[in-house]
Amino acid sequence: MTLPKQTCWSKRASAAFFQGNIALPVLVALALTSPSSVHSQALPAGSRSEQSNTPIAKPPNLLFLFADDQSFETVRAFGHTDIDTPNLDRLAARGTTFTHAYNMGSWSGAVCIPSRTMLITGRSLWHAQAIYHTTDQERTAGRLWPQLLQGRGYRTYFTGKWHINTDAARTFNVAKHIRPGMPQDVPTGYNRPLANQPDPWSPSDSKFGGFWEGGKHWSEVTAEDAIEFLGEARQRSEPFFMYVAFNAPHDPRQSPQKYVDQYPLDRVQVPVNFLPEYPHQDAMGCGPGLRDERLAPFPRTEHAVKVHRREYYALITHLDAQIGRVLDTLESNGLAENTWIFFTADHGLAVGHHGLFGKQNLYDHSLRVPFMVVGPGVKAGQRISAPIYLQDVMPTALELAGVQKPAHVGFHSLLPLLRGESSPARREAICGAYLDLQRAIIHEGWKLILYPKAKAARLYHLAEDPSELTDLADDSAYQATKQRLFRRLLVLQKEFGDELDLTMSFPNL
Ligand SMILES: [Ca+2]
Repeated sequence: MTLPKQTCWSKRASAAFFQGNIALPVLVALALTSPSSVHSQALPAGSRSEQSNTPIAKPPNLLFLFADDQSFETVRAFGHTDIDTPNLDRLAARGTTFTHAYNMGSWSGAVCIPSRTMLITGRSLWHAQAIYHTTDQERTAGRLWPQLLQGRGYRTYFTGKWHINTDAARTFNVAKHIRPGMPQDVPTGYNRPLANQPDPWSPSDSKFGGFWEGGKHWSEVTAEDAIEFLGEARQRSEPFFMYVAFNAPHDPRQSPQKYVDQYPLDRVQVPVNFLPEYPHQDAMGCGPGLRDERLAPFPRTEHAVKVHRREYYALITHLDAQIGRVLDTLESNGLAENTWIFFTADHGLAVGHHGLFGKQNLYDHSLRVPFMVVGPGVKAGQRISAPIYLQDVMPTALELAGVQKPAHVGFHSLLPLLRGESSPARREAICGAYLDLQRAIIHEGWKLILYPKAKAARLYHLAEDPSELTDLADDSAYQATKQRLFRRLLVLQKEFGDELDLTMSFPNL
Protein backbone atom coordinates (compact mmCIF):
# COMPACT_ATOMS: atom_id res chain seq x y z
CA MET A 1 0.00 0.00 0.00
CA THR A 2 1.41 3.41 -0.90
CA LEU A 3 1.23 5.90 1.91
CA PRO A 4 -0.93 8.88 0.95
CA LYS A 5 1.09 11.97 0.00
CA GLN A 6 -0.60 14.19 2.56
CA THR A 7 0.73 12.31 5.53
CA CYS A 8 3.80 13.53 7.32
CA TRP A 9 3.89 10.51 9.59
CA SER A 10 7.00 8.70 8.46
CA LYS A 11 6.51 5.00 7.85
CA ARG A 12 8.97 4.15 10.61
CA ALA A 13 7.64 6.61 13.17
CA SER A 14 4.01 5.88 12.53
CA ALA A 15 4.49 2.13 12.62
CA ALA A 16 6.36 2.37 15.90
CA PHE A 17 4.11 5.01 17.37
CA PHE A 18 0.82 3.46 16.52
CA GLN A 19 1.75 -0.15 16.95
CA GLY A 20 1.26 0.02 20.71
CA ASN A 21 -0.15 -3.25 21.89
CA ILE A 22 -1.71 -4.07 18.55
CA ALA A 23 -0.78 -7.41 17.13
CA LEU A 24 1.92 -6.90 14.53
CA PRO A 25 0.35 -9.34 12.07
CA VAL A 26 -2.69 -7.07 11.81
CA LEU A 27 -0.51 -4.14 10.79
CA VAL A 28 1.58 -6.24 8.46
CA ALA A 29 -1.51 -7.69 6.85
CA LEU A 30 -2.89 -4.21 6.41
CA ALA A 31 0.34 -2.93 4.94
CA LEU A 32 0.52 -5.82 2.49
CA THR A 33 -3.05 -5.58 1.37
CA SER A 34 -3.50 -3.80 -1.91
CA PRO A 35 -5.94 -0.89 -1.92
CA SER A 36 -8.32 -2.78 -4.15
CA SER A 37 -8.51 -5.74 -1.84
CA VAL A 38 -9.08 -3.46 1.16
CA HIS A 39 -12.28 -2.37 -0.57
CA SER A 40 -15.28 -4.39 0.12
CA GLN A 41 -18.11 -4.58 -2.32
CA ALA A 42 -20.48 -3.61 0.45
CA LEU A 43 -18.55 -0.50 1.46
CA PRO A 44 -19.83 2.59 -0.31
CA ALA A 45 -17.72 3.00 -3.43
CA GLY A 46 -14.84 5.42 -3.58
CA SER A 47 -16.45 7.37 -6.38
CA ARG A 48 -18.92 8.87 -3.94
CA SER A 49 -16.92 11.54 -2.21
CA GLU A 50 -18.06 13.15 1.01
CA GLN A 51 -18.80 16.27 -1.03
CA SER A 52 -21.27 14.59 -3.34
CA ASN A 53 -24.94 14.02 -2.83
CA THR A 54 -25.38 10.79 -4.75
CA PRO A 55 -28.72 9.08 -4.16
CA ILE A 56 -28.38 5.72 -2.46
CA ALA A 57 -30.87 2.97 -3.01
CA LYS A 58 -31.16 1.62 0.49
CA PRO A 59 -29.73 3.91 3.16
CA PRO A 60 -28.29 2.00 6.12
CA ASN A 61 -29.46 2.39 9.69
CA LEU A 62 -27.04 4.25 11.94
CA LEU A 63 -26.54 3.29 15.58
CA PHE A 64 -24.31 5.71 17.47
CA LEU A 65 -23.32 4.41 20.92
CA PHE A 66 -21.68 7.15 22.96
CA ALA A 67 -19.92 6.85 26.31
CA ASP A 68 -19.07 9.70 28.67
CA ASP A 69 -15.48 10.10 29.94
CA GLN A 70 -14.19 6.75 28.69
CA SER A 71 -10.46 6.66 28.02
CA PHE A 72 -9.03 4.74 25.06
CA GLU A 73 -7.22 2.40 27.44
CA THR A 74 -10.38 0.84 28.94
CA VAL A 75 -11.27 -1.73 26.30
CA ARG A 76 -9.82 -5.16 26.95
CA ALA A 77 -9.35 -5.98 23.25
CA PHE A 78 -6.90 -3.10 22.91
CA GLY A 79 -4.55 -4.74 25.40
CA HIS A 80 -3.77 -1.75 27.61
CA THR A 81 -5.65 -2.62 30.80
CA ASP A 82 -6.89 -5.65 32.72
CA ILE A 83 -10.59 -4.84 32.35
CA ASP A 84 -13.61 -6.91 31.27
CA THR A 85 -15.40 -5.52 28.21
CA PRO A 86 -16.65 -8.55 26.25
CA ASN A 87 -19.16 -6.56 24.21
CA LEU A 88 -16.82 -3.74 23.26
CA ASP A 89 -14.34 -6.48 22.38
CA ARG A 90 -17.08 -7.92 20.17
CA LEU A 91 -17.35 -4.62 18.31
CA ALA A 92 -13.57 -4.50 17.91
CA ALA A 93 -13.58 -8.06 16.54
CA ARG A 94 -16.50 -7.52 14.19
CA GLY A 95 -15.39 -4.16 12.86
CA THR A 96 -12.54 -1.71 12.50
CA THR A 97 -10.92 0.20 15.36
CA PHE A 98 -9.37 3.62 14.95
CA THR A 99 -6.68 3.25 17.59
CA HIS A 100 -5.82 6.96 17.78
CA ALA A 101 -9.08 8.92 18.00
CA TYR A 102 -8.85 12.27 19.78
CA ASN A 103 -11.01 15.02 21.17
CA MET A 104 -9.76 18.49 20.19
CA GLY A 105 -10.11 19.90 23.70
CA SER A 106 -12.30 22.38 25.48
CA TRP A 107 -13.11 26.04 26.02
CA SER A 108 -14.76 25.09 29.33
CA GLY A 109 -14.09 23.06 32.48
CA ALA A 110 -17.04 20.96 31.35
CA VAL A 111 -15.12 19.25 28.53
CA CYS A 112 -18.22 17.24 27.62
CA ILE A 113 -19.96 20.36 26.29
CA PRO A 114 -17.44 21.40 23.61
CA SER A 115 -16.93 17.76 22.57
CA ARG A 116 -20.66 17.24 22.09
CA THR A 117 -21.23 20.64 20.53
CA MET A 118 -18.52 19.85 17.97
CA LEU A 119 -20.18 16.51 17.31
CA ILE A 120 -23.71 17.76 16.82
CA THR A 121 -22.77 20.87 14.82
CA GLY A 122 -19.77 19.45 12.94
CA ARG A 123 -17.77 22.57 13.83
CA SER A 124 -14.20 22.36 15.14
CA LEU A 125 -13.43 23.60 18.67
CA TRP A 126 -13.15 27.38 18.38
CA HIS A 127 -15.74 27.62 15.61
CA ALA A 128 -18.10 25.60 17.83
CA GLN A 129 -17.40 27.98 20.72
CA ALA A 130 -18.31 30.91 18.46
CA ILE A 131 -21.84 29.53 17.96
CA TYR A 132 -22.25 27.95 21.40
CA HIS A 133 -24.62 30.60 22.75
CA THR A 134 -26.64 30.47 19.53
CA THR A 135 -26.73 26.68 19.18
CA ASP A 136 -30.50 26.94 19.14
CA GLN A 137 -30.24 28.96 15.93
CA GLU A 138 -28.27 26.10 14.42
CA ARG A 139 -31.26 23.92 15.26
CA THR A 140 -33.87 26.28 13.84
CA ALA A 141 -31.77 26.49 10.67
CA GLY A 142 -31.81 22.67 10.47
CA ARG A 143 -28.02 22.36 10.56
CA LEU A 144 -27.59 19.82 13.38
CA TRP A 145 -26.41 16.25 12.75
CA PRO A 146 -29.77 14.46 13.20
CA GLN A 147 -31.62 17.13 11.27
CA LEU A 148 -29.38 16.67 8.23
CA LEU A 149 -30.26 12.96 8.35
CA GLN A 150 -33.96 13.69 8.78
CA GLY A 151 -33.74 15.59 5.52
CA ARG A 152 -32.80 12.31 3.84
CA GLY A 153 -35.74 10.40 5.30
CA TYR A 154 -34.16 9.13 8.50
CA ARG A 155 -36.19 8.67 11.66
CA THR A 156 -33.97 10.06 14.38
CA TYR A 157 -33.89 8.93 17.99
CA PHE A 158 -32.20 10.22 21.11
CA THR A 159 -31.85 8.95 24.65
CA GLY A 160 -29.39 9.66 27.46
CA LYS A 161 -26.92 12.44 28.12
CA TRP A 162 -27.48 15.56 26.03
CA HIS A 163 -25.45 18.53 27.42
CA ILE A 164 -25.91 20.66 24.32
CA ASN A 165 -27.30 24.18 24.33
CA THR A 166 -30.56 23.47 22.52
CA ASP A 167 -33.60 21.25 23.01
CA ALA A 168 -33.06 17.56 22.19
CA ALA A 169 -36.82 17.02 21.98
CA ARG A 170 -36.97 19.48 19.08
CA THR A 171 -33.76 18.19 17.47
CA PHE A 172 -34.73 14.52 17.07
CA ASN A 173 -37.98 12.89 15.92
CA VAL A 174 -38.06 10.95 19.19
CA ALA A 175 -36.25 11.88 22.43
CA LYS A 176 -36.87 9.50 25.31
CA HIS A 177 -34.80 10.43 28.35
CA ILE A 178 -32.90 13.71 28.20
CA ARG A 179 -30.33 13.60 30.98
CA PRO A 180 -28.19 16.45 32.31
CA GLY A 181 -24.40 16.73 32.24
CA MET A 182 -23.90 14.25 35.05
CA PRO A 183 -25.94 12.30 37.59
CA GLN A 184 -26.43 14.28 40.81
CA ASP A 185 -23.34 14.14 42.99
CA VAL A 186 -23.09 14.32 46.80
CA PRO A 187 -20.28 15.69 49.01
CA THR A 188 -19.60 12.18 50.35
CA GLY A 189 -18.30 11.21 46.91
CA TYR A 190 -15.39 13.70 47.09
CA ASN A 191 -11.98 13.74 48.73
CA ARG A 192 -11.97 9.98 49.28
CA PRO A 193 -10.67 7.52 50.25
CA LEU A 194 -8.64 9.10 53.06
CA ALA A 195 -5.71 7.17 54.55
CA ASN A 196 -6.50 5.17 57.68
CA GLN A 197 -10.14 6.25 57.74
CA PRO A 198 -13.28 4.35 56.80
CA ASP A 199 -14.56 5.17 53.32
CA PRO A 200 -18.04 6.71 53.67
CA TRP A 201 -18.87 6.13 50.01
CA SER A 202 -20.29 3.05 48.34
CA PRO A 203 -20.69 2.77 44.56
CA SER A 204 -23.56 0.32 44.88
CA ASP A 205 -25.59 2.00 47.63
CA SER A 206 -28.67 3.62 46.09
CA LYS A 207 -28.95 6.06 49.00
CA PHE A 208 -26.34 8.22 47.24
CA GLY A 209 -28.71 8.81 44.30
CA GLY A 210 -26.80 9.70 41.14
CA PHE A 211 -27.01 6.80 38.67
CA TRP A 212 -29.48 5.14 41.08
CA GLU A 213 -31.94 8.02 40.97
CA GLY A 214 -35.31 6.77 39.71
CA GLY A 215 -34.74 3.23 40.99
CA LYS A 216 -32.89 1.73 38.04
CA HIS A 217 -29.27 2.38 37.04
CA TRP A 218 -29.20 4.96 34.25
CA SER A 219 -27.06 2.77 31.98
CA GLU A 220 -29.79 0.13 32.15
CA VAL A 221 -32.48 2.73 31.48
CA THR A 222 -30.61 4.02 28.43
CA ALA A 223 -30.12 0.51 27.05
CA GLU A 224 -33.77 -0.38 27.60
CA ASP A 225 -34.84 2.81 25.83
CA ALA A 226 -32.70 1.79 22.85
CA ILE A 227 -34.07 -1.75 22.92
CA GLU A 228 -37.63 -0.42 22.92
CA PHE A 229 -36.90 1.78 19.91
CA LEU A 230 -35.33 -1.14 18.02
CA GLY A 231 -38.56 -3.06 18.58
CA GLU A 232 -40.48 -0.26 16.91
CA ALA A 233 -37.92 0.27 14.18
CA ARG A 234 -38.23 -3.28 12.88
CA GLN A 235 -41.90 -2.54 12.09
CA ARG A 236 -41.14 0.61 10.09
CA SER A 237 -39.79 1.22 6.64
CA GLU A 238 -37.66 4.34 7.20
CA PRO A 239 -33.95 4.02 8.04
CA PHE A 240 -33.10 5.14 11.57
CA PHE A 241 -30.40 7.14 13.28
CA MET A 242 -30.05 6.39 16.99
CA TYR A 243 -27.96 8.63 19.24
CA VAL A 244 -27.67 6.53 22.39
CA ALA A 245 -25.66 8.55 24.91
CA PHE A 246 -24.79 6.77 28.14
CA ASN A 247 -23.86 8.89 31.17
CA ALA A 248 -21.36 6.17 32.16
CA PRO A 249 -18.52 6.05 33.01
CA HIS A 250 -18.67 9.71 34.17
CA ASP A 251 -18.62 10.09 37.94
CA PRO A 252 -20.22 9.44 40.36
CA ARG A 253 -18.76 6.03 39.53
CA GLN A 254 -21.68 3.88 40.66
CA SER A 255 -22.51 0.35 39.59
CA PRO A 256 -24.07 -2.82 41.06
CA GLN A 257 -21.88 -4.54 43.67
CA LYS A 258 -21.22 -7.61 41.52
CA TYR A 259 -19.35 -5.40 39.04
CA VAL A 260 -17.34 -3.75 41.81
CA ASP A 261 -16.49 -7.22 43.14
CA GLN A 262 -15.03 -8.12 39.75
CA TYR A 263 -12.16 -5.77 40.60
CA PRO A 264 -10.52 -6.66 43.92
CA LEU A 265 -7.87 -4.04 44.64
CA ASP A 266 -5.03 -6.47 44.00
CA ARG A 267 -6.29 -6.83 40.42
CA VAL A 268 -6.09 -3.09 39.76
CA GLN A 269 -2.76 -1.70 38.59
CA VAL A 270 -1.52 1.76 39.51
CA PRO A 271 -0.60 3.56 36.25
CA VAL A 272 3.14 3.63 35.52
CA ASN A 273 2.99 7.42 35.28
CA PHE A 274 1.48 7.81 38.78
CA LEU A 275 2.47 11.00 40.61
CA PRO A 276 1.33 12.32 44.01
CA GLU A 277 0.83 15.77 42.44
CA TYR A 278 1.33 17.21 38.98
CA PRO A 279 3.98 19.98 39.03
CA HIS A 280 1.99 22.49 36.95
CA GLN A 281 -1.47 21.58 38.26
CA ASP A 282 -2.44 25.14 39.21
CA ALA A 283 -1.01 26.92 36.17
CA MET A 284 -2.80 24.43 33.89
CA GLY A 285 -6.14 24.83 35.70
CA CYS A 286 -6.17 21.34 37.28
CA GLY A 287 -5.54 22.07 40.94
CA PRO A 288 -7.77 21.34 43.94
CA GLY A 289 -10.13 24.09 42.75
CA LEU A 290 -11.34 21.89 39.89
CA ARG A 291 -14.32 19.67 40.70
CA ASP A 292 -13.03 16.56 38.92
CA GLU A 293 -9.67 16.77 40.68
CA ARG A 294 -11.31 16.97 44.11
CA LEU A 295 -12.77 13.47 43.81
CA ALA A 296 -9.56 12.07 45.35
CA PRO A 297 -7.43 13.62 48.11
CA PHE A 298 -4.25 15.64 47.51
CA PRO A 299 -1.55 14.44 47.46
CA ARG A 300 -2.72 11.36 45.57
CA THR A 301 -1.96 7.92 47.03
CA GLU A 302 -1.63 4.64 45.20
CA HIS A 303 -4.49 3.30 47.31
CA ALA A 304 -6.83 6.15 46.31
CA VAL A 305 -5.92 5.64 42.64
CA LYS A 306 -6.71 1.92 42.90
CA VAL A 307 -10.07 2.51 44.59
CA HIS A 308 -11.12 5.06 41.96
CA ARG A 309 -9.91 2.91 39.09
CA ARG A 310 -11.80 -0.09 40.48
CA GLU A 311 -15.02 1.93 40.49
CA TYR A 312 -14.28 3.31 37.00
CA TYR A 313 -13.68 -0.18 35.60
CA ALA A 314 -16.80 -1.56 37.32
CA LEU A 315 -18.96 1.17 35.80
CA ILE A 316 -17.43 0.46 32.37
CA THR A 317 -18.02 -3.30 32.66
CA HIS A 318 -21.63 -2.62 33.64
CA LEU A 319 -21.95 -0.22 30.67
CA ASP A 320 -20.44 -2.91 28.45
CA ALA A 321 -23.15 -5.37 29.57
CA GLN A 322 -25.85 -2.86 28.65
CA ILE A 323 -24.29 -2.31 25.23
CA GLY A 324 -24.34 -6.09 24.82
CA ARG A 325 -28.10 -6.09 25.37
CA VAL A 326 -28.55 -3.46 22.65
CA LEU A 327 -26.33 -5.38 20.22
CA ASP A 328 -28.23 -8.61 20.94
CA THR A 329 -31.54 -6.90 20.21
CA LEU A 330 -30.21 -5.43 16.98
CA GLU A 331 -29.30 -8.95 15.89
CA SER A 332 -32.46 -10.70 17.09
CA ASN A 333 -34.62 -8.07 15.38
CA GLY A 334 -32.90 -8.78 12.08
CA LEU A 335 -31.53 -5.24 11.84
CA ALA A 336 -27.81 -5.91 12.20
CA GLU A 337 -27.20 -6.60 8.52
CA ASN A 338 -28.06 -3.10 7.31
CA THR A 339 -26.95 -1.14 10.38
CA TRP A 340 -23.69 0.72 10.89
CA ILE A 341 -22.58 0.84 14.51
CA PHE A 342 -20.23 3.47 15.88
CA PHE A 343 -18.91 3.38 19.41
CA THR A 344 -16.87 6.17 20.95
CA ALA A 345 -16.72 8.56 23.92
CA ASP A 346 -16.61 12.33 24.26
CA HIS A 347 -13.04 12.32 25.70
CA GLY A 348 -10.90 10.29 28.08
CA LEU A 349 -10.08 10.60 31.78
CA ALA A 350 -6.95 10.55 33.95
CA VAL A 351 -8.09 8.62 37.08
CA GLY A 352 -4.65 8.70 38.64
CA HIS A 353 -2.31 9.15 35.69
CA HIS A 354 0.23 11.94 36.17
CA GLY A 355 -1.28 12.96 39.54
CA LEU A 356 -4.51 13.95 37.76
CA PHE A 357 -8.06 12.63 37.98
CA GLY A 358 -10.04 14.68 35.46
CA LYS A 359 -10.20 15.23 31.72
CA GLN A 360 -8.98 18.83 31.67
CA ASN A 361 -5.47 17.98 30.50
CA LEU A 362 -3.86 17.08 27.20
CA TYR A 363 -2.24 13.75 27.99
CA ASP A 364 -3.43 10.85 25.86
CA HIS A 365 -5.38 9.28 28.74
CA SER A 366 -7.65 12.32 28.79
CA LEU A 367 -7.70 13.34 25.14
CA ARG A 368 -7.95 9.94 23.42
CA VAL A 369 -10.99 7.66 23.19
CA PRO A 370 -12.00 4.22 21.93
CA PHE A 371 -13.46 4.32 18.41
CA MET A 372 -14.96 1.30 16.70
CA VAL A 373 -16.95 1.02 13.48
CA VAL A 374 -19.02 -1.99 12.47
CA GLY A 375 -20.94 -2.05 9.22
CA PRO A 376 -21.56 -3.81 5.94
CA GLY A 377 -18.19 -4.31 4.29
CA VAL A 378 -16.13 -2.89 7.16
CA LYS A 379 -13.14 -5.15 7.72
CA ALA A 380 -13.42 -7.32 10.81
CA GLY A 381 -10.61 -6.99 13.34
CA GLN A 382 -8.84 -4.23 11.41
CA ARG A 383 -6.88 -1.58 13.29
CA ILE A 384 -6.28 1.79 11.65
CA SER A 385 -3.58 3.84 13.32
CA ALA A 386 -4.01 7.11 11.41
CA PRO A 387 -4.99 9.73 13.99
CA ILE A 388 -8.53 11.07 13.73
CA TYR A 389 -10.87 13.28 15.67
CA LEU A 390 -13.80 11.44 17.24
CA GLN A 391 -16.15 14.01 15.68
CA ASP A 392 -15.20 12.62 12.25
CA VAL A 393 -18.06 10.22 12.96
CA MET A 394 -20.53 12.98 12.07
CA PRO A 395 -19.57 13.48 8.39
CA THR A 396 -19.00 9.71 8.13
CA ALA A 397 -22.66 9.15 8.98
CA LEU A 398 -23.67 11.92 6.58
CA GLU A 399 -21.79 10.25 3.76
CA LEU A 400 -23.38 6.89 4.50
CA ALA A 401 -26.80 8.53 4.34
CA GLY A 402 -25.99 10.29 1.07
CA VAL A 403 -26.07 13.76 2.65
CA GLN A 404 -23.76 16.36 1.17
CA LYS A 405 -21.36 17.62 3.84
CA PRO A 406 -22.18 21.26 4.64
CA ALA A 407 -19.33 23.75 4.18
CA HIS A 408 -19.17 24.61 7.90
CA VAL A 409 -18.37 21.01 8.91
CA GLY A 410 -14.70 20.95 9.92
CA PHE A 411 -14.39 17.17 10.24
CA HIS A 412 -13.97 14.49 7.59
CA SER A 413 -15.69 11.26 6.63
CA LEU A 414 -13.74 8.17 7.61
CA LEU A 415 -15.07 6.04 4.76
CA PRO A 416 -11.98 6.63 2.57
CA LEU A 417 -9.72 5.50 5.42
CA LEU A 418 -11.92 2.43 5.90
CA ARG A 419 -11.45 1.69 2.21
CA GLY A 420 -7.69 2.16 2.54
CA GLU A 421 -7.67 5.34 0.46
CA SER A 422 -6.08 8.72 0.92
CA SER A 423 -8.35 11.22 2.62
CA PRO A 424 -8.36 14.63 4.33
CA ALA A 425 -9.27 12.60 7.42
CA ARG A 426 -5.74 11.22 7.36
CA ARG A 427 -4.34 14.16 9.28
CA GLU A 428 -0.69 14.98 9.60
CA ALA A 429 -1.14 16.47 13.04
CA ILE A 430 -3.65 16.56 15.89
CA CYS A 431 -4.04 19.51 18.22
CA GLY A 432 -5.48 19.83 21.69
CA ALA A 433 -6.47 22.80 23.82
CA TYR A 434 -7.82 23.63 27.25
CA LEU A 435 -8.97 27.20 28.00
CA ASP A 436 -6.03 29.54 27.45
CA LEU A 437 -3.97 27.43 29.86
CA GLN A 438 -2.88 24.46 27.76
CA ARG A 439 -2.09 23.68 24.14
CA ALA A 440 -0.72 20.51 22.55
CA ILE A 441 0.26 19.12 19.19
CA ILE A 442 0.78 15.50 18.20
CA HIS A 443 2.92 15.24 15.10
CA GLU A 444 5.34 12.73 13.60
CA GLY A 445 5.25 10.53 16.70
CA TRP A 446 5.95 13.41 19.12
CA LYS A 447 3.77 15.39 21.48
CA LEU A 448 4.49 18.93 22.62
CA ILE A 449 2.37 20.27 25.50
CA LEU A 450 2.52 23.96 26.42
CA TYR A 451 1.39 25.66 29.63
CA PRO A 452 1.47 29.37 28.70
CA LYS A 453 0.80 30.68 32.22
CA ALA A 454 3.73 28.67 33.64
CA LYS A 455 5.76 29.32 30.46
CA ALA A 456 6.47 25.58 30.64
CA ALA A 457 6.70 22.99 27.90
CA ARG A 458 6.60 19.20 27.90
CA LEU A 459 7.94 17.07 25.09
CA TYR A 460 7.26 13.35 24.79
CA HIS A 461 8.42 10.93 22.15
CA LEU A 462 5.12 9.07 21.95
CA ALA A 463 6.53 6.56 19.51
CA GLU A 464 8.88 5.26 22.21
CA ASP A 465 7.13 6.56 25.31
CA PRO A 466 3.35 6.07 24.91
CA SER A 467 2.80 6.53 28.66
CA GLU A 468 4.28 10.05 28.43
CA LEU A 469 6.76 9.36 31.21
CA THR A 470 9.94 11.04 30.04
CA ASP A 471 9.75 14.78 29.46
CA LEU A 472 12.42 15.82 26.95
CA ALA A 473 11.49 19.50 26.81
CA ASP A 474 14.63 20.69 28.61
CA ASP A 475 16.98 18.44 26.64
CA SER A 476 18.88 20.69 24.21
CA ALA A 477 19.18 17.77 21.80
CA TYR A 478 15.48 18.21 21.05
CA GLN A 479 15.31 21.99 20.68
CA ALA A 480 14.82 21.70 16.91
CA THR A 481 12.06 19.14 17.41
CA LYS A 482 10.29 21.45 19.82
CA GLN A 483 10.58 24.36 17.41
CA ARG A 484 9.27 22.27 14.51
CA LEU A 485 6.25 21.18 16.52
CA PHE A 486 5.66 24.71 17.78
CA ARG A 487 5.65 26.14 14.25
CA ARG A 488 3.25 23.43 13.15
CA LEU A 489 0.99 24.20 16.11
CA LEU A 490 0.85 27.87 15.08
CA VAL A 491 -0.35 26.79 11.63
CA LEU A 492 -3.06 24.61 13.19
CA GLN A 493 -4.13 27.47 15.45
CA LYS A 494 -4.74 29.59 12.37
CA GLU A 495 -6.53 26.76 10.58
CA PHE A 496 -8.89 26.15 13.51
CA GLY A 497 -9.43 29.77 14.55
CA ASP A 498 -7.52 29.58 17.85
CA GLU A 499 -6.61 33.16 18.77
CA LEU A 500 -4.36 32.46 21.77
CA ASP A 501 -0.95 34.05 21.19
CA LEU A 502 1.68 31.51 22.23
CA THR A 503 4.68 33.44 20.97
CA MET A 504 4.74 35.80 23.97
CA SER A 505 5.02 32.92 26.45
CA PHE A 506 7.48 30.91 24.39
CA PRO A 507 9.85 33.40 22.73
CA ASN A 508 12.53 30.76 22.24
CA LEU A 509 10.34 28.41 20.27
CA1 LIG B 1 -17.61 13.69 29.22
